Amino acid sequence: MIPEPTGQAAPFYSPELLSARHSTAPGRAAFSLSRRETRPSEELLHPLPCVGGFGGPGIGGEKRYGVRFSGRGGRPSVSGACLFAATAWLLQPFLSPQGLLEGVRPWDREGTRPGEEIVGPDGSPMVWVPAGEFNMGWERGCYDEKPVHRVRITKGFWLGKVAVTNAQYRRYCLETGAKFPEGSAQGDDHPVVDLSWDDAVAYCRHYGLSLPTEAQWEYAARGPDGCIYPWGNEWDPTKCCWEGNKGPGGETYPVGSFPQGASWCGALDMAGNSWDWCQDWYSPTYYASAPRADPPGPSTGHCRVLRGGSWHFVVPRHLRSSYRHFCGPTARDSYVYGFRCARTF
Ligand SMILES: [Ca+2]
Repeated sequence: MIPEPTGQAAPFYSPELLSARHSTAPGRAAFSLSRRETRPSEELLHPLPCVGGFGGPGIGGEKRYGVRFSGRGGRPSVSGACLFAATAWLLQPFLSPQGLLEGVRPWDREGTRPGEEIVGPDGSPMVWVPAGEFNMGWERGCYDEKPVHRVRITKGFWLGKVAVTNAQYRRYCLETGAKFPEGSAQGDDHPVVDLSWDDAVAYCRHYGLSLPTEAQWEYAARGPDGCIYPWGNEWDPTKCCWEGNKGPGGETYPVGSFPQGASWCGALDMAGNSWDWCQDWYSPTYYASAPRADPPGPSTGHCRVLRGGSWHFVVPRHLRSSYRHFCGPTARDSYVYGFRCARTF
């Protein structure tokens, strides 16, 4: 049984763990633990979901718990119920010096079905993309989309359901001292843009993630059936943010604004809003010689791949999921380049 809150204050057994909140929803229980805050302005550190159970099947059991550090400034406050304290105490063996939960992180296990959703290490939702095959490229596309070739994704992976947002990137900047991009001026829940490939990779590494490869990205967008657009084979101007359907501020929409444009595995905004940096070097002729299984991209190059199109300077053909775009990895002059993370096994 999940302990119910009693409202009584109780000390915690770790100096790092100062308070806890508890909430439940059908099929889900969430504990929210706070810890001593060293940076007073920061509201939220590592959102840390975990899988496990307490007093039930035990850590690694069937129940799923969300755990979140939410330290606030000033003196440590102690609140919560005795039972919360016990929960925090139970959690201690799984807390690393960085406060990360070891061994029970949902992104460390494989998913079970397309679109299964977890919260990733940076707090953003991730969807499961199972292993499979698809035809990469498009015969009627640009020269660099040919030849169409069969690609095998041999291992499933987690992919950001949406692009990394301004709020998430700001938190990352607070944690690391990285610079927030001046050109990313839309609201907290909009995709962060104006980032170089190097910036995107640094963010991913900080959270133990990576950028998706170009093949992973296209597979997540098109699926085993090789749809032209994430939602199917017919262009629909209302299913994504693009030049003809800009966001409320004349640029991006908040991430996830087009659930009707979801891809087969539940990934959103794969067409439009902001471009997604991918891991690969770009080569227009790579498809002719790419390995069939898990193509990693060329071993070297001058530009990195971008996928999916954006709200700006984009026509519908740029929004088809096989369309390839590219830019130098250090360029930080575009307010349409963002990214989503992947967790590959
Ligand atoms: Ca996009």
